[in-house]
Amino acid sequence: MTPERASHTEGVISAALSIASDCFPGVLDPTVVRTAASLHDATKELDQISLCAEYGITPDRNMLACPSVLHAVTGAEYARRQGCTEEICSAIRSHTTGAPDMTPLAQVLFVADYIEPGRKHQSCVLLREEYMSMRGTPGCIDTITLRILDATLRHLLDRGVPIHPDTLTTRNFYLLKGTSNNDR
Ligand code: DGI
Ligand code: FE
Ligand code: FE
Repeated sequence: MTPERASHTEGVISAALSIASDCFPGVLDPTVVRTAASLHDATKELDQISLCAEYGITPDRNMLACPSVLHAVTGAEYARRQGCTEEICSAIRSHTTGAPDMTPLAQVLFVADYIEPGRKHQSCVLLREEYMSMRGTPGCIDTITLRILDATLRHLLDRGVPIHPDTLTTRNFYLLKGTSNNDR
């Protein structure tokens, strides 16, 4: 792992532990949170196509169109081979796109990956501040999840790259979860 990836991983571990105790007090085992965060980008620096072949994963057309998402799928399989629970593997699998109705662990990892203290991108800084200002309030994890998805979608649109359907489905899920009006 490069020093940059190691330091990002340390940032995700500490952010995830804080978010877990802010938003799901007494629900998540800190050891489980730490394991998921430690492994979430374990395969990020490897060649994804070779790794898929080694793991017997056949990427579908959406995955091939969005290669940045593949490390989440191979990372989940890596964790499975390391003996991690399904809860951890599935949280790793959804850490890049999110997933509708994430488990507490998956949602903590998804948010921590974006707002960990080492991220310097303007939108990460702004969302980190926004999270800090509302931490502990009811629904704050869903609000920040939606904001991250919106920022990610804007970023992908600006770059003109394909949007993975899971990113869009997740955004719609948290948008509708936060409003009673289904067609705002
Ligand atoms: O692995 P990290 O850099 O820590 O963060 P990540 O797992 O969230 O990956 C971020 C990258 O994934 C970033 O380059 C944007 C990309 N990404 C996220 N959602 C999508 C996506 N790329 C495409 N093409 N489509 C998506 O829906
Ligand atoms: Fe990642
Ligand atoms: Fe990451």
